[in-house]
Amino acid sequence: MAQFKEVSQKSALHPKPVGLVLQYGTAGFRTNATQLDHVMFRMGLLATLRSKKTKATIGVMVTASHNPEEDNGVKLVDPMGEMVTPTWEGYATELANAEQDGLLAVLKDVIEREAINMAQEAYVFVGKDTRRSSEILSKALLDGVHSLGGQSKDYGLVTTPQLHYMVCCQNTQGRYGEATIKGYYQKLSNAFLQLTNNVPNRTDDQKVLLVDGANGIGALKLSEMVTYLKNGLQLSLFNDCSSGKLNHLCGADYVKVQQRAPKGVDMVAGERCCSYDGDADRIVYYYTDSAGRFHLLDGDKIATLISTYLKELLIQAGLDLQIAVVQTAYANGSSTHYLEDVMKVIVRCTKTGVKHLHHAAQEFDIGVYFEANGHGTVLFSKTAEEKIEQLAQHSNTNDEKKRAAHLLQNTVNLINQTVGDAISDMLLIEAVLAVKGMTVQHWDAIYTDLPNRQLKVKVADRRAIDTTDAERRTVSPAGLQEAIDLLVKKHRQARSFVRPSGTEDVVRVYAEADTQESADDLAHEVSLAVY
Ligand code: NG1
Ligand code: ZN
Repeated sequence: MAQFKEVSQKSALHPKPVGLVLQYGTAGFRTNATQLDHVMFRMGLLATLRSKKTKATIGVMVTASHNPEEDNGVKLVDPMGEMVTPTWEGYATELANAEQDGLLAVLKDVIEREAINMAQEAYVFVGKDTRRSSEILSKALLDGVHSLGGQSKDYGLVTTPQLHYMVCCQNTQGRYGEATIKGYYQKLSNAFLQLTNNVPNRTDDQKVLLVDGANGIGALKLSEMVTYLKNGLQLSLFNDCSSGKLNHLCGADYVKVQQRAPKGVDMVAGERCCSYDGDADRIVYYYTDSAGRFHLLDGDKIATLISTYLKELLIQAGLDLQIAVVQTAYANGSSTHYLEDVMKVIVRCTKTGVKHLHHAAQEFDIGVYFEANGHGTVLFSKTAEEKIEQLAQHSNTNDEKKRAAHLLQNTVNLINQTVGDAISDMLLIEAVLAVKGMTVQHWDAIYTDLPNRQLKVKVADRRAIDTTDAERRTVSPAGLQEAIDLLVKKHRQARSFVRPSGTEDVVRVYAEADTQESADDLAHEVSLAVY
C-alpha cells in the first residue's frame, strides 16, 4: 500500500538506534533528548492510528516536564483530554522498540488487532515545551502523522494542560470551550474575575502573588495571560525564561523534594509564592515566616483547601453531591487523617501517576485529586454540573443558595478538568483564598504535615521491585517488605514505602515520622535495605 511506502521511506529518516529499549511509563516516554527522534516519529504514527480508531482528535505533547533541560519526552492525549488508555501504552512501547526493519510489521499488527479502518480521517494536535530539543522532535512527530496521511494542528509552545484542553474542546464541539489559546485565557480569566470581583474588602495586598515559572513554558503562558486577568491579581513572575536554565534549582519538583525555596525568587516574609514545573501541570505554594522558616503547601494542602471550600459551598447550596479526595501513597499522613477524620470526606489511595487518580476521581460526583507533588485537578460528574447549573438558574431559590450555586458554577468554569494545570489551579487557589478571606498562613494552619523525606536510590534493575496495595507495600524482592516493617517500627508515627520510578531509572524511597530527624533516618535506613 502506498500509505506504508511513505512510512517506510520517512522512518528511514528517523532511524532507531539498534538495541535501544524504552518504555511508555507514568508520563509517556522520557529520556535524554538525543534518543528520542525515532520515538517521536513513531508516536506520530500511533497518534494517527488512535485518531482513526476513536474517530476523534488526538493530542501529542513533547515535554519532559520537571526533568532536566537535556531530557525530553512525549505523551499522548485521548479524545476527552485524558491520558491514553493502557492497551495503547503497550502499543506505544512495542512501536518504539521495534527495530528498523520490523517497524511496519508492528504497525500492521496494531492496525489488525484494533481493526482500524485506514480510510478513516485522522487529526492530531501537537504541542511542545521550551526545551531546545522540542522544536526538532515535534517536527519528527509531525513527519510521523503526515506519513500515515493524518492531518495536524501544531499549537507550538503550549503547556501540557493547555494541549489537553484543546483536544477536549475540539472533541466536544466547543461545549467545553474554544480550542484556542485565547479561548482558554478568556474562559479561565472570566471565571476567576466572576469569583473574585464580588469579594468585599479584598485589598491590593491580598492580590500579591510571586510565581516561579521554572524557566519553562508556564512562565511564557502566564505572562501572555496577565492582561486577561485585569487587576484581579498582582503577579510577580520569576524564573521567567529570560536567563536561567529550565527546572534548575527552581520549579515545583525542586521545591517539593528539597523542601526549600527556589533560587531566583525575591521572597518577602509572609508573602504567598508558588512554583510551576517545566510543563506547567504541577504547582506548589510556600512562604517563609518572620523567623525565616520555610513553609510548603503541597498537593495535599491544595486538595484539602479545595475540598473544604467545595464541601462548604455544597452545604450552603443544599446540594446532595458526594465529594471525595483521591491521593497516592506520597500523601502526607496528616492530610489523610484530617480529610477522613475532621472533614469527613471519602479518601481513596491509588498508584502514582495522574491517570490512576483521574480514573478514581471519575467515580464520584465531585472528585478532587492531587499528587503530593502538586499535580491535580477536580472532576465534576455530568449530574453534578447539571444540578449546579439548575440551581444557579432557579429564580426562586433563596439568596445564600443562589450565591453558593453561582460560586460553584464559576468554580467549575475555572477548573481545567482534563488534567492538572498549574495556571488553572493557581487561579482556583487564589479565588478560594479570596472568597474565604484566608491568608496563606490560615491555609497552612489547617493541619501540620508530618516531617517527611523522599530519596532516590540507583539500583541495577529497579523493576526487580514489585509493589501492591497502591504501592504501599512490596511483594518482591523477597524479604524487603519485612525489612521495611522492622525499620518503621523503630520510629514514632512512622510510615515508609519504596517503588520503582516510572519516569527515572531510580527507586524512590519515602518516609515520614514524628520528627524530621526520624524521617531522615528512616528514609536512609530503608534506602540501604533496597540495595
Ligand atoms: P515517578 O517517576 O513514577 O515517581 C513522577 C512523580 C509522579 C508523576 C510523574 C509524572 C513523584 C513521587 N512521582 O513519577 O507523581 O507526577 O512523575 O510527572 O512525585
Ligand atoms: Zn509536569
